[in-house]
Amino acid sequence: MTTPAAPGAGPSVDGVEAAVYTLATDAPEADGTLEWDRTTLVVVHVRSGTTTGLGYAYGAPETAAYVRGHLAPVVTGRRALDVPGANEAMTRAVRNDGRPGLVAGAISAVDIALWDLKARLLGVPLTGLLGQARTDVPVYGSGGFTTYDDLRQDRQLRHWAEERGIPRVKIKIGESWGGAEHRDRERIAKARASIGDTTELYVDANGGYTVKQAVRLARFLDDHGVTWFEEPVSSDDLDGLARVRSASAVDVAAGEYGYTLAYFGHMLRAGAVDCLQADATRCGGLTVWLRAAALAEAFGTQISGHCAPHAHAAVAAAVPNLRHLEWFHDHARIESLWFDGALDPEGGHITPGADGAPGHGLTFKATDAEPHRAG
Ligand code: SMN
Ligand code: MG
Repeated sequence: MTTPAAPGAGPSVDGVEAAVYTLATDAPEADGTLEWDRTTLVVVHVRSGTTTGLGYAYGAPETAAYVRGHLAPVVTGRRALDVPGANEAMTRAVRNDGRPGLVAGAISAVDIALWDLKARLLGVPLTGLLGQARTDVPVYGSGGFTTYDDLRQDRQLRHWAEERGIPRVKIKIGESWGGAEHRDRERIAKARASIGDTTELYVDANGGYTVKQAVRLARFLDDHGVTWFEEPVSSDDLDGLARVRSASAVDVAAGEYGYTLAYFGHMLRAGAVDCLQADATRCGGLTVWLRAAALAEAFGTQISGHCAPHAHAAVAAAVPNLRHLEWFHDHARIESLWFDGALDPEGGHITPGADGAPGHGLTFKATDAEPHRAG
């Protein structure tokens, strides 16, 4: 499928570049099942003539090497306006390398860059190219790491809810693989006290609990007005997610490890979620995220964009069944530091494309990021 551009077929993809940047977190961070102290951003630029598109993913530094060595040769020379065609060519080319994981991240970053390139070649905002079901895209503040002490959690949640007017926030629970449930309960109660009764409170256990533990905790969550229970049990256990879901009043959400459209189909068919999450920087870019949204819509289910908020802004505006985007602390921080054109979540929503800038309206500030170059 590495069809070179035919004469008269419009602009071609002339080059693909990838680079890696790593930024230390502003405090040690952990959730129920992982801890980390840095975030790695893989930046992809695709070029057609003098026009450049920007894409990115968060993940292993090796993602950039995969883009350079395996995807650049597939995409270079193709018609720049045929993004689904390039996506399919990449998908077919990686068959023997194993798509889930960093390969999917690499495809995603290139796909996002190609959509940006296409919109820029056409001189329109990405929202204009994809269409818009809404102008305002709701976001929720996401952080509340298990490593935070009470003061830090309180400050972060009040910053979002009171200072920025964001009416939804999420904290991490399931500490130590569900082994610190007492502290989880205390932190949930404190989070509710910090934000008052009118802000929505969400929790994410990152698969740390057992099914029965999650069902018991769900009663406590309901008592504290928590409306979103993310990955109460492992996302590998679709039946377990479905059991928690049917036994709880609180919405169950999952999908952040979806690397293929088929994965979302399995999740929806299993009745595992009240709201599907999909991450455009993992699932196959904007091309597959839009298909995941349509799949969710067919199941009467909403979709929420996982992390990397600026990568999702335009597709989030495009689909009718959007619930919200995750304004994830680490990624919002990196994107406002290193992207010109970063959006403002004031009032709890962003308005992608409102300034009429072509593409997704972002420019990577390479000079600012250069001290953090890691490959
Ligand atoms: C998450 C995102 C990024 C890093 C670690 C964990 C997550 C979430 O599960 O949904 O925010
Ligand atoms: Mg999560």
